[in-house]
Amino acid sequence: MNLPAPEELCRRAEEALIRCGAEITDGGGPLVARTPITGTELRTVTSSSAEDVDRAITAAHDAFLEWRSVPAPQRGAVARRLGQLLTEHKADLAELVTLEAGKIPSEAQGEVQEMIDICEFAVGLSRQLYGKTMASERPGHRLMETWHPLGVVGVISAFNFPVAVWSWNTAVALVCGDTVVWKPSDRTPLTAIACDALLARAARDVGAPAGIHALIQGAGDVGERLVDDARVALLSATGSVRMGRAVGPRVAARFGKCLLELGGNNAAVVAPSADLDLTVRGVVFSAAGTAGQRCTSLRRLIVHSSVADELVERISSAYGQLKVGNPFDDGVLVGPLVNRSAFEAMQTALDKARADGGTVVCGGERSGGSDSAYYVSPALVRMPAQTSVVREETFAPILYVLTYEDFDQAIALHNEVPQGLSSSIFTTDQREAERFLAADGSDCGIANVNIGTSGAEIGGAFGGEKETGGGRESGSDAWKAYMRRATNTVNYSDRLPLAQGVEFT
Ligand code: UN1
Repeated sequence: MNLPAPEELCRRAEEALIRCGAEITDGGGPLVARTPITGTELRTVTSSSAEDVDRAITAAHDAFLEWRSVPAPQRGAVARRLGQLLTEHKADLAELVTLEAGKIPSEAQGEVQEMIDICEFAVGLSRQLYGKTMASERPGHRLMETWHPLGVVGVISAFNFPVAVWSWNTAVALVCGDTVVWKPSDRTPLTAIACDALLARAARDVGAPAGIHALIQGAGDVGERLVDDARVALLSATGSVRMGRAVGPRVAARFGKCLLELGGNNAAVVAPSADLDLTVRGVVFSAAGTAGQRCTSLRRLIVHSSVADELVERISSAYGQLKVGNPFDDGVLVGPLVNRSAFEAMQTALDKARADGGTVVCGGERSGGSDSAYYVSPALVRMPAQTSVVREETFAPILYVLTYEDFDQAIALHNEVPQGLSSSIFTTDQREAERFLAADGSDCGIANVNIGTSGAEIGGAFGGEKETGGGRESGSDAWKAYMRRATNTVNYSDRLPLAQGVEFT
């Protein structure tokens, strides 16, 4: 595998940053932006000090006091302008996503497209922050609810979707009248700088207060300041279950609101009637795409025993055709793992699977690269049972295959993991498909039919149950998490009837 020269990658990063209007003074550290393509340094970035974080939250809080009174349709102008700038700079941002997260350009562009889509959604939403009017039980009274801006929203995002997840939160929060302080992953500081510059320009262009958005950079300790600050009304955090377990109780202890989007252990059930051509394509994209580093990546296949051998054979041969390598190279579909610890976690999981009686059908080994870059071929592993390693999320391209005999057993296996993000069924049997989507079917926040588990559109609410954390972001009515609800009773009569028929005279 031919890897590009590290200087060439530094130059590409710098040029993309400049085109996005970012300030590119060398931070002097201690944060180091690296590229998983070569494992080398792109540039250094300044970490935010405790004072920087405090200043950012103060500015966001001050801006909130102004922003909350701007009519929502006017707030929509920021999202509209941001969407335009993202469209103009789609290639630049995608370039940075490829450099920092290692995604192939098509997936990196797809991620930026999610940003553009959510901006459009947010513009429409800015005229649709509807409250209900309920029938009052009292004559001459009106009972209704109003949605108001919530406050400062803290966003903590992960390396694998360094821009889309930020935009789902930010575009929606801003039209809801909130302001945002963002702590991106310390593995993707440059994409964050570019996004922040574009949003600052959007705010300037439409005359919105500069303080509606602030970027803070650094490791977990910087995020912790956001978690513990009582002025942060909602903390929206994407990452591991371990991170969520630490963050959730701390925010709850100060009665803040939390929106958690944590790990998944996503499965697809493949029924005997499945269209196998379509199934193989759906499975390969979801399991091997993004080198298995989506929270929606397909990690478990629950296949009817009558089609298991054929399906495994076909997936294995499709895996054999997948080009793994430098994501910038033509035809490459699987880029690098983010770092060494991701590679080690993958190897540990494969060892455990073998010890549990699993058979690695193909993949799992390092496939070229350099000492500091970790390229692996996606692994396909047949398991005799859903052992503990299968119930864990390993953030790497490992697809475990289990078999089932009857449909109830498939659903039981499907739900018998601690996570509950995404799921799918491949079947042409309508009864099975409907059952999978029903109350006693998949227990996940996302349940699909005849598509894979990854690659959701922004129009739906995104998130999952159980250890996935329960939060919902992006489309549908996920906006409600970013606002506070007030119930209003208005008496327009000259009498004062009490509710529940209470007499007090
Ligand atoms: C994530 O991996 O954190 O559904 C988000 C998908 C993408 C978003 C993934 N639209 O795969």
